[in-house]
Amino acid sequence: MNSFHLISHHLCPYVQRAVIVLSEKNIEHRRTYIDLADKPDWFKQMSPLGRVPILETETSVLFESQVIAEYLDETTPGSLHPTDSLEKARHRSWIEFGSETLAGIGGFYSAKDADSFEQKRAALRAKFQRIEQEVSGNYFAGDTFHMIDGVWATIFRYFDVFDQIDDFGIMSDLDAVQKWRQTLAARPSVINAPPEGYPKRLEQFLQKKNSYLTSLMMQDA
Ligand SMILES: N[C@@H](CCC(=O)N[C@@H](CS)C(=O)NCC(=O)O)C(=O)O
Repeated sequence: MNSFHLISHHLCPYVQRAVIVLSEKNIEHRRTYIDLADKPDWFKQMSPLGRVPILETETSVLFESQVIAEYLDETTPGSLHPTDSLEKARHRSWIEFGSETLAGIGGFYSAKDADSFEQKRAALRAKFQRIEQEVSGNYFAGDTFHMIDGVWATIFRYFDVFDQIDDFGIMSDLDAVQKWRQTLAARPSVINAPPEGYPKRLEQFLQKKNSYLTSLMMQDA
């Protein structure tokens, strides 16, 4: 009987952040996917902020993906963080930057008109230009997979679908970022983090957004 229960949503990158740690560290668990548009009462009771992921343990309920990821990492052998405290803190800083980048992605796909879309696109590009300066190998830091890599893998995944719509010039010319993205795309924990049918679900989600990006998708159709 698994003692860890991850409350999840099919498209949520923060859920994937936790799933990648569970997978990298071979931690048994079960998952329940919920509909965020129709939250079950038990979930409303359980989740103080009304958000996924939630990790239910035998004795506790944890919320916030990074808290969950850190707990899972600390309580299992080895660590997905660097051992050096300063380097670990630096990785955590760029994990926070990753969360901000996810917010930027939300702004990008939700922008209602061409002007705000261009603003969001440029702001997103600036994020990737900035992290380009920090990447120092096939992964974020050399040839070793760290927790930060799992976080950024969930960011890159959006672009597998965005790239089908157009080349938005966000990172195509950023060599270190591109190499990093490719390395992560081949990692089993990354490949298997979202549930079956993820790209189609994301497309359907974007098509229903009624945003500027939706209009570009319709032109292509
Ligand atoms: N800071 C949170 C963010 C989690 C988050 O934003 N989850 C979204 C789904 S990706 C959510 O549950 N939103 C609630 C809603 O849509 O009502 C974390 O890291 O866990």
